[in-house]
Amino acid sequence: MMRFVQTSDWQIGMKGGGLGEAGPIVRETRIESIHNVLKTARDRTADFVLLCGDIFEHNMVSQEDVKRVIAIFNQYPDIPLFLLPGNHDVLGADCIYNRPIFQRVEHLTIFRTSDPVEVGGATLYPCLTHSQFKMQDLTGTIPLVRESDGIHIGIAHGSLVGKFPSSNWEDIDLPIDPCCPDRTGIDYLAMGHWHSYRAFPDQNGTVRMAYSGTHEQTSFDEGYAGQCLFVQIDKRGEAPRIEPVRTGALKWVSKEFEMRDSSSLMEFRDCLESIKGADMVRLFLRGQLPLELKGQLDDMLEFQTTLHKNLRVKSELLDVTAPPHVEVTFDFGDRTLNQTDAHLRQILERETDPTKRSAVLEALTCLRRYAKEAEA
Ligand SMILES: [Mn+2]
Repeated sequence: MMRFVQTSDWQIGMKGGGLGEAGPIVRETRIESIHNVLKTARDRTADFVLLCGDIFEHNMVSQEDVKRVIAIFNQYPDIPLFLLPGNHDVLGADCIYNRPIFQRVEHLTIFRTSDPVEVGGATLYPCLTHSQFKMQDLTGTIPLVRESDGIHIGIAHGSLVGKFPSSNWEDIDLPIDPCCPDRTGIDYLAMGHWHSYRAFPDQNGTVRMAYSGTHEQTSFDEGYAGQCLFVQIDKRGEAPRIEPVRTGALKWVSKEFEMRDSSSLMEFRDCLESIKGADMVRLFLRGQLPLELKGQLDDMLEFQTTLHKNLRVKSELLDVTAPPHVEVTFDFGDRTLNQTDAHLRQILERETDPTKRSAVLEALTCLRRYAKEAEA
């Protein structure tokens, strides 16, 4: 019987450029969540952990980040770690794993060739690539083992050919033959490269190929991310039992909300209530909001920033509408103020961009309010 944890795509050292203010939170959490992976292995007395590629974002990651990861490895000295370089941390002269510090971690084995490695009653078949753009099946190095005893486990970092459920997944580079277990007779192929958890049953419904996905979700668009896999293979040929285990600390929520009228803010309150507990929030606001309610909305959103680790509001499609009174002329009893008012109304007539319109409207409303207050 073999029990192991499968993980991949930690991408430690990633900049998270598109994440803005959320970048540092995500970077930090990705390191902390490594504990959740290794704790899973320890709590379930796994025989080993398979790190299936892209553990680091690139080969020039700072030594500080490397040391932090190794410091965590050192807290779990009893769990053998087997690491396959991926395409981000690809093998080569400048490979991050050539740094001396990695050679000192006794319970860490870095695969540097495709030679099989024995561990307990199992044989591991790392599918190595030295190129980020390999075009042939990565699992071609796995021998035919149908007649051999023991449990046989392949490890590959690439894309399963013909299994793209969505068009925006990475294009086929580093191809993996979906018939690999069938062709070679291995019990299981552990895969990395895709950030979502995906398991692929064969014709009999047996899953012998799976992606764990990344241990910590990186963006709003990644589904089924933030997990590792606990895999148990009772004996040679038997169906592996695969259990996704949550390791991600951050909860990501993306919401859309359409404003219609003055009652919309009440409904918006319910919408905000429904995302309670989310860490990373993206709100798309659309529709129309009367200008006089804009201040209330801003107040609600400002408070909301204190409830989440990160809140991003996309309001480009929200049209802040003018109250009827700004459409008519107004006499300030002052030539300059009258001209300013007329000028702002002129801009308003021409302007179509909702963000600019709302700025002009605000200016117009303020001008009139101050004039009235001055009168009073
Ligand atoms: Mn990759």
